[in-house]
Amino acid sequence: MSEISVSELQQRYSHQGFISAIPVLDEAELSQIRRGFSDLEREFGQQYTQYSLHNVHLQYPWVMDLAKHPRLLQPVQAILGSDVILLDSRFICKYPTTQRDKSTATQQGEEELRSSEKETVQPFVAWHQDMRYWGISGGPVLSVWLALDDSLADNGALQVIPESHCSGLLPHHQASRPGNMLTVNQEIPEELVQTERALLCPLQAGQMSIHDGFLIHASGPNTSQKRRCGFVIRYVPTCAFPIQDPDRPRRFPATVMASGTDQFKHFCSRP
Ligand SMILES: O=C(O)CCC(=O)C(=O)O
Repeated sequence: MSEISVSELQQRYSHQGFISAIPVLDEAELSQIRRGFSDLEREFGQQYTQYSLHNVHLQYPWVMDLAKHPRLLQPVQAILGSDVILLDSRFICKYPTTQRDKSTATQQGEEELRSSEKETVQPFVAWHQDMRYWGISGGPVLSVWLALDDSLADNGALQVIPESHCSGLLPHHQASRPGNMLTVNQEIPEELVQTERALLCPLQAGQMSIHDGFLIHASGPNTSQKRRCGFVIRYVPTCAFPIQDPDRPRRFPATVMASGTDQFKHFCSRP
């Protein structure tokens, strides 16, 4: 995406519910971030770094800096205003499910591998709206998806249904297909999703997409040999507040002021 004006960004976001391919990190920054993530992979292992690096902006200054990167916050502030709270963050990493060296595989090995591939559950993200998960009122939720790796069709890039943020909150039910990475394993029933309108949001490493909390989105499995790692950050304006739902109490233990000041104090945000 070439540079666009603030008003064009606001118009496009409000019309489509998302904007993709916004440049954020330069080469040097990207290398540094990827080194930081490799250290986490070494420390915790891939099983963990796939989905469990949750709110680690509180532990690692480089992650906090990333979530407050000026080029990342610019479009966020253009949409939410200058007083912005970082609600939550998570690394979401889809590793190739079949890492192998074809040249050394024996024919028998190949056959065993093929049958085990059939059984391997490939992580994907089912069609959903973030609002269903966050339970926020009084203001929008904006999600940033920042690519640490190229995120393309074959390694499971984000897909969106343009303009679906205007449909309000849709019913979600328990997902039946195994492999859904979402914590409470919910999805919008397929018949309510206009999948024929789905649009892929390919990103080069260092670019981000942003999407509205009501936008219907998903992502497919990683069928390639390349890792697909993204950093997902949710932001709200300070006027937003958590919905009180006794059936589903929500906690926001990691909120941080991303920019501006908080005159509402709906969240216990760190400075
Ligand atoms: O990383 C993915 O594939 C899905 C991320 C997602 O659902 C989100 O950012 O809300």
